[in-house]
Amino acid sequence: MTRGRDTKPHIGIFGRRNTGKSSFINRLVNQQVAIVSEQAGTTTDPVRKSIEIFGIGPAIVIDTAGIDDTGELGAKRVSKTMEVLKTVDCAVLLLAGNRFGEEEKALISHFGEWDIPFLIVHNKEDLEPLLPETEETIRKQSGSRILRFSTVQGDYLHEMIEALKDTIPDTVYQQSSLIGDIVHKNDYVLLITPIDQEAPNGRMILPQVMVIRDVLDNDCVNIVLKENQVNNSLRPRP
Ligand SMILES: Nc1nc2c(ncn2[C@@H]2O[C@H](COP(=O)(O)OP(=O)(O)OP(=O)(O)O)[C@@H](O)[C@H]2O)c(=O)[nH]1
Ligand SMILES: [Mg+2]
Repeated sequence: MTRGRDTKPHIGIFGRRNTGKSSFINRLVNQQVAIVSEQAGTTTDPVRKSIEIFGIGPAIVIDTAGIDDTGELGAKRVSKTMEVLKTVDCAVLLLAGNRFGEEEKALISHFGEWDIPFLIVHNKEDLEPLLPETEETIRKQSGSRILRFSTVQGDYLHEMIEALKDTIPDTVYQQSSLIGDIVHKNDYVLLITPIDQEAPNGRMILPQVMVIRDVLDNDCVNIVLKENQVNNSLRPRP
């Protein structure tokens, strides 16, 4: 996906109403970041959250309205959900209660059109486990991996994180390197950073921190200098 030089993977969460999409996001981060309720149609517009997933790192997760919403308003919500497809690097399709039908098939074919890698997750395993026949149907339709999950109990999180990691395309991270195309492993990188009146007190500004981090991520060595130290520091010692 082309989203400029954004460094975080964008993960879209899709599925019918009430399958637990918002709960899934909360479980991933172990915090109540998305609104959950037993009322179908709680999430009405795509909601983007900047989150930190343990084991993955920073990510943007996009909670969406259910793809089975009905009525005039429902159709508008569904079309907003579809627009999200253009912005994601990978997707999670959430099911529950062994319901896999036209809505899911349509989503899967959209994933294909947009070349979006995806995972299928059968949520609410605590209420109704995935049946072998559903699993078989899904496998035939999508060829995709299917994971079992519950946001309320069981030990599903570790496997989910690993599967998500495998699903996020490597290119997301490759795009993100600021200096990756001009340095080599073990290079020394000299960063000249003005610390003037406009510099914030006691800390670096974000672009400086990002470059320092990027140098480390490229297995290089940072040398950080103020501009007025350049001449003195680089002159050979007598
Ligand atoms: N038992 C059980 N309940 C769950 C699970 N996941 C979610 N729920 C419940 O299912 C209901 C719907 O959860 P939400 O996370 O709001 O579902 P959603 O898909 O975001 O729903 P919409 O925003 O309406 O599309 C809530 O009452 C949740 O507490 C689960 O794994 N097991
Ligand atoms: Mg929701």
